[in-house]
Amino acid sequence: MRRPSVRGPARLSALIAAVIASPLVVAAPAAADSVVIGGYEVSAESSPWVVALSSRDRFGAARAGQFCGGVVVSPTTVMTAAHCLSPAVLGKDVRLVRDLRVVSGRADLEAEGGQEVAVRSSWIPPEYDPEANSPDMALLTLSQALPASRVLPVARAGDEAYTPGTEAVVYGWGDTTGAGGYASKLRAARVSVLPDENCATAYPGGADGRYTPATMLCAGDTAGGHDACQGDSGGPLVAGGRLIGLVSWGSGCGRPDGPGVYTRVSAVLPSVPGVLPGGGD
Ligand code: 4AZ
Repeated sequence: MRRPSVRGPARLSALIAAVIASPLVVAAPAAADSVVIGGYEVSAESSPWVVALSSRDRFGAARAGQFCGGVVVSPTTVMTAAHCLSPAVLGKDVRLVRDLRVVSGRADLEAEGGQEVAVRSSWIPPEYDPEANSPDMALLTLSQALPASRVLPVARAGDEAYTPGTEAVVYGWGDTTGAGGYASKLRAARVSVLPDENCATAYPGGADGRYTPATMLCAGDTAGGHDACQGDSGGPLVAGGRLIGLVSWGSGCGRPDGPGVYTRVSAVLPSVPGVLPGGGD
């Protein structure tokens, strides 16, 4: 039996419950194949722009306190999902989370290496609607610069990488089983950009949520088995060497009828204050 379909506040509580309960989670095995679902291990060197968001105070010391993913979009800016910074996830206003950190350059969260960088400030688009979870994007300004070599370029509107059928890769330390089996080592899974219709059909509104193509991007594996899952939220979806999406939500993990919903980052960029590299070109 799978975890019930989740979205919005319900999905957030499922995330929180899953994260908080992760060492103790007892759930029936899911049919999922395994990432990130259906994934493979990757190194920090091959994907230097992936970061983990961490708060040990909130989520415990295991796995360096990881609770979401993120992506380096300038040496001092990490992009993540807005819902990762919500009080529902963090237990309080993000500004009060004193030990919120970005872990960079470390694929194995149980190992040393890389950097843990404090977050100086965060920004969520003023139009973010938590109910609709749209647009599910936030920026974190770091207290120290990361090497420029870790920056991933962000796709612009009209980028051909958004064309359905494009092969993309999603990265994260999230659930690899659909049953609360969180990864210590960074994983990636290959998915395809899917037509908006696939997600519009799967998520017409109601219990499974509503897909809004203006701010969301549909991707997955129509056969099932390759997908993001709980704990991957905020992490990057990459195609053609560019950031096209952020893990946002979906119904279950790795289901043929529950494609992954990602933040369409190109659509959100116009509302971002001029902090992104190459912005406005
Ligand atoms: C989550 O709750 C979540 N299968 C992220 C991605 C997906 C489902 C749930 C997509 O963080």
